[in-house]
Amino acid sequence: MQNLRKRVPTILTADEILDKAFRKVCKIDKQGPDKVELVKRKSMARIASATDVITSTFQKYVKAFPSINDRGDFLAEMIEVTVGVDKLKKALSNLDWASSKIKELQKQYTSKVMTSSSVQAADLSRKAFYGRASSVVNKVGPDLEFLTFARNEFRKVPDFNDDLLTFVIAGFPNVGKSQFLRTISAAEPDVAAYPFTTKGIEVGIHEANRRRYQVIDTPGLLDRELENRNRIEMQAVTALKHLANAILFILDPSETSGYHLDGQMGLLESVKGLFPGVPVLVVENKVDIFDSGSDRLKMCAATGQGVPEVMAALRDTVKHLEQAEPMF
Ligand SMILES: Nc1nc2c(ncn2[C@@H]2O[C@H](COP(=O)(O)OP(=O)(O)O)[C@@H](O)[C@H]2O)c(=O)[nH]1
Ligand SMILES: [Mg+2]
Repeated sequence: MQNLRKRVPTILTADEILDKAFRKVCKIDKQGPDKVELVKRKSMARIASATDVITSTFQKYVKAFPSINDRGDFLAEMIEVTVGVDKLKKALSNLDWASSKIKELQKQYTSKVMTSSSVQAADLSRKAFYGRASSVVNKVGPDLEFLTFARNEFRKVPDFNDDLLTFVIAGFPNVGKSQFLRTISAAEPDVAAYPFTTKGIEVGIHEANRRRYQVIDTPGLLDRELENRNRIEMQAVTALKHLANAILFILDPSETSGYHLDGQMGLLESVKGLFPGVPVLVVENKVDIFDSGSDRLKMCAATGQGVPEVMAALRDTVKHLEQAEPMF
């Protein structure tokens, strides 16, 4: 997938871009048969160079940001949550506008220089170009600032692997989600920041039958009742929806987590509502200290008892999505 953290370079401010452009043009020198011709050639070369520095910088920024074609994917949702898709599009299109405006000015002032009959006239046209180009760059100053903000926000978005089938873990705090993730992960789960949750998201990789699955624990998002989530958290949940191929909902019937089973069932219903069409597998944890006697799957995440069966059931829910051949 297009990675939000990838390749967006440092965004310069309007002043920095102008410095860069005009510092470079000062070094440009030309030869000419006479003084007027020399100044004209030098002026045109300087206008061309400034144009090139500015427009290529803008175009580099426009290309560096991910293109948002499909509003329904994880990337688009994450952009929406972090900075707003429309705002990002607007800022980028303003840079496009600035690029073409400056190219237009280049044409206009190059021909003024070309037709000037004195050193003063040529110099004046070159300076007029600098002035007008500067004001165009300054005009997109706020857009450049916005892109710096966007770049910083994107760096907080975790690097999910879009190629792997993904299981998202849900359930109240202390029911054993982190414990479960450690038990099923081939290596120590990674902890990544996720916008608008204070707690880090944990990502583990589970390996079975020469396939790999991504398993995500989302503290602060899927461990609370729906009505307590704010709009921004809801959007973060929405983004997860595009990643989740199945949900594992962990119950703690021992209630040692501090949550009554009734409340846990309520959360289960709200999570189901959040992920329509996504299979939700329910498992009871901490069977070592309390066995409810229900016919649900049971496990002890702490010792690993019952965990392979839970993973097998989870993998079953996504079997139809697997390629015939294992990936490695
Ligand atoms: N007895 C028992 N305790 C467990 C089990 N799984 C987790 N715990 C304990 O429950 C507490 C919360 O576990 P944690 O994985 O941090 O829960 P999370 O908040 O859902 O991520 C910890 O003290 C764990 O040691 C289990 O299978 N049996
Ligand atoms: Mg946890």
